[in-house]
Amino acid sequence: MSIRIAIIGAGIMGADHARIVAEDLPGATLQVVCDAAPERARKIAEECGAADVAADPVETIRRSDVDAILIASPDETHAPLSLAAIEAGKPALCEKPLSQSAKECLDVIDAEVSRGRQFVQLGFMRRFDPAYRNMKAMLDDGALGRALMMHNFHRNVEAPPNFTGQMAITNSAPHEFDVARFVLGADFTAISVFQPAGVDASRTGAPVFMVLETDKGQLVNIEINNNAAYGYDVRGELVGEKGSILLNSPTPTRQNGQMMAYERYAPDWRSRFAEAYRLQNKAFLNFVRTGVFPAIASNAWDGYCAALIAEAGVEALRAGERATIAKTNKPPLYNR
Ligand code: ISE
Repeated sequence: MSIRIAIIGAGIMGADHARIVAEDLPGATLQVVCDAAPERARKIAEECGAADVAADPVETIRRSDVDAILIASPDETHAPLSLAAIEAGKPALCEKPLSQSAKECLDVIDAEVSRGRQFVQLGFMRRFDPAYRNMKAMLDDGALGRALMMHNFHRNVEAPPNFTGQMAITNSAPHEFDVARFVLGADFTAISVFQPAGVDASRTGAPVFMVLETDKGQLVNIEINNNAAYGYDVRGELVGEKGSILLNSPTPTRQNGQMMAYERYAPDWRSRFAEAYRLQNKAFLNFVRTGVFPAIASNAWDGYCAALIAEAGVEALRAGERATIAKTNKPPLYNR
């Protein structure tokens, strides 16, 4: 039987998920597109052949003709709607971040723990990206020895107008917080945050440079530059005791002309991480079918860790001081 999916939120990511469900997810049906703006929901529903549209997210989650939920509404709605999905007993793939408040993530964790199972798969899709997975596999293979440092670059063309100064840390950097934890198999213990001289921290998309320490003694730096202008560019390098692994931007073609070589950048994350999104959503469908949480996907605990690091990062930037990161105990439900 086909799994009937409701997409909550018909913005950039809701539209992208609707397209993936409609075109690239055999065994899934796009049942409902829900958005507070009916015309937005209708447009995507028509483009992707959804059975119905709706405006109320909680009612949509509870519908008897909906088996699973895909939450792609604004950041502040992610945790409340995850809670509604858990209450309805339905698995949810929730876009990142789970919340910008670690406390709110703990509410989601408590709800799952009290039901004795996981419902929320978190959309930190980079864990499914072939390049990051290669990096992890090469590190785990042992040939590089112990990982010492990880450098990360995250550059967007232009920050959206509603992007606040803090969102480099609370909305963009959580991708790196999560994928570095995944690749290194480590947790973060402290964060320091810097900005180039003369930068107005409250300005939309102001660049941020972070240095994090892990519980294995590794150093991880993250540059977030949401106004890099030239293209969407995510790169990195993992440095081990006996060598390093580069994470390149995969570009299938190169243009040659006028004594120059040109490579094209993706305009944003959807095309750069298209394969990661597809594999992530496939893993979610399998989770809905089998009830077995995907081995490499982020869960509510990972969402909590990312939110905690982001909170410490915001505080480190405000105070101009290194901030430590202290987690509560991990419930056994999240042991892998
Ligand atoms: C956005 O919300 C995303 O999730 C993108 O993957 C990221 O590159 C961007 O910086 C975020 O704002």
